[in-house]
Amino acid sequence: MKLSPLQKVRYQYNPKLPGMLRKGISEICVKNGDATQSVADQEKIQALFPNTYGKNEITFQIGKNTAEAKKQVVGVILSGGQAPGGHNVICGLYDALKAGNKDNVLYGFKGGPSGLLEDDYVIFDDEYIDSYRNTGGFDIIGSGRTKLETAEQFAVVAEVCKKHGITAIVIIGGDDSNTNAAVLAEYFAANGTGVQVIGCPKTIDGDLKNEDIECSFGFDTATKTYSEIIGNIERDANSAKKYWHFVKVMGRSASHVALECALQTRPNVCLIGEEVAAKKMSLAQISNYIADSVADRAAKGWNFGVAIIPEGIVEFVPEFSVLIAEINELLAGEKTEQFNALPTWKDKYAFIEAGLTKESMAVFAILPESIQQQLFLERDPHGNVQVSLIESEKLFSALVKDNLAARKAAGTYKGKFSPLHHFLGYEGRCAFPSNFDADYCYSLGYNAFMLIQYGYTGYLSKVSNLSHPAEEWKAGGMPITKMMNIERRNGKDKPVIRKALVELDGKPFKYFAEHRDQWAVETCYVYPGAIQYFGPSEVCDTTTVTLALEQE
Ligand code: FBP
Repeated sequence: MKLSPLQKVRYQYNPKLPGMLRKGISEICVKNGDATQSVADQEKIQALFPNTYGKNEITFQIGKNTAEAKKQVVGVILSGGQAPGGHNVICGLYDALKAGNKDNVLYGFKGGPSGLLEDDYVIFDDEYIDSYRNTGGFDIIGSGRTKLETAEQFAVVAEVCKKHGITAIVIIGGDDSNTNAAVLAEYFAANGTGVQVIGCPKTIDGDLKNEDIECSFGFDTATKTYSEIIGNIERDANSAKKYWHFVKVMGRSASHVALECALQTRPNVCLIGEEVAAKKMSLAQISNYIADSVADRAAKGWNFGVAIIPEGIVEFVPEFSVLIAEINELLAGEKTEQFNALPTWKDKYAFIEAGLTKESMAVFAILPESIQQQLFLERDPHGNVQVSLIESEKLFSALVKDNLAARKAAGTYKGKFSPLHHFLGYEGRCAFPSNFDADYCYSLGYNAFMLIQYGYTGYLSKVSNLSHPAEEWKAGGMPITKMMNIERRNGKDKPVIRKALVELDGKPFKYFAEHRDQWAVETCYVYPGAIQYFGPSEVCDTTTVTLALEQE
């Protein structure tokens, strides 16, 4: 494989570990913290996790290693969407494992959780690992979205572990994957398999976050990558002065990515799904809000601007959620075939009009036809609307256009509105990890091995104090059950890690809310430029604005 000059030099980068892990494996000991309880539904969670519930939080510190000397055979999987730094979790795990005992072995199960079920693996060696150090992507072993959640699957995994003599599994994933890691740990403990399970917090969406996880890995690099591009778009907008750019950014549900990009680049508009839900905003109100910025700027002679739209926005608009639910109902079972058999869009439209309530039909009617068709034509295997496919950047620019046309007719707007559309998602998920993500991920992996060596199971590898220099980071572990509560999923009560949405009384949102009126009318753009890997620490090692504000 031909290597880029950056890749060659990134191989040589030495990720920074927290101070307490720097002296080497033989100088790491455990400091016991308090016993833990789940964040809610304590009795129910305890009953579901009798063997792994209530364990102590722990931190590592410098001191004589007292762990039992035993050969470790560890399996690792990557789960879900790519996030920059995943390779370094594996590199950190491998390095610690080999530093602990050169006979220790690391299996990488391929293609996500299904690799464990299908016993599809590689055994890592130095050469293999060295060719992935500090690189983006999950191509080292691949990833997948198979869920490991049934007793039948766990029994298969137990067999695979027995076959290879595996003593521990590390699951690198988001909230669902770490929930499943806790359930698997409980299964192994209840069945006396002796196999430990450790989780690592991953997702660019930034919604795996709580009082123990300061941020999931990948969020830093992905948001810096998107912010670089948004900054470039802002500069282009400010140079050409003729386009309004509608930029949708990834984040399946929560709006953390959009908010962070707004804090970095100061666009004219940024929608936050959680605020839209809290204020029960309608599509008309949202488009009116954006149109205000367009009109105010046009009045100054500025017919250009930038608006950031979070990927998950439409699900937060109450009237839109009702519409989606009604459409799913309208097409349930055989009715899909009936609908598909209708020859023209006009016939289909009449079918829709007859089936929706008056309120939902009113919402449907204001959507651009391309979005209307998308709602009915692109559905998942269960027949449900695929909300994530909705081109919300085009939806809002079309609604703003209508709004401005009405203002023009009323004589309150005289500008020119030329929208352009962008979707930033996959562009950031496999970027070369920033120094922060390279360091954080390597530390998470190294730390995961320490948890294994000390015999912990059902724990999440925890590295905290992240807005400080790496030397001051704290490494340790937290029982995953501590982060759980009971939620209704697919008609059943399930123990899950609570997804973190943007907090409207949190410092990052408040900062944004205090400044956005000015950003809406004036041109306050900030151009962050590309991620820097070499140079002064204040340029190369900074964290996200979100983390800095949360920890100030
Ligand atoms: P994870 O939650 O698995 O980390 O993935 C998040 C994400 O990147 C979302 O931002 C996006 O909506 C989704 O994955 C896209 O999924 P896919 O890769 O399957 O297209």
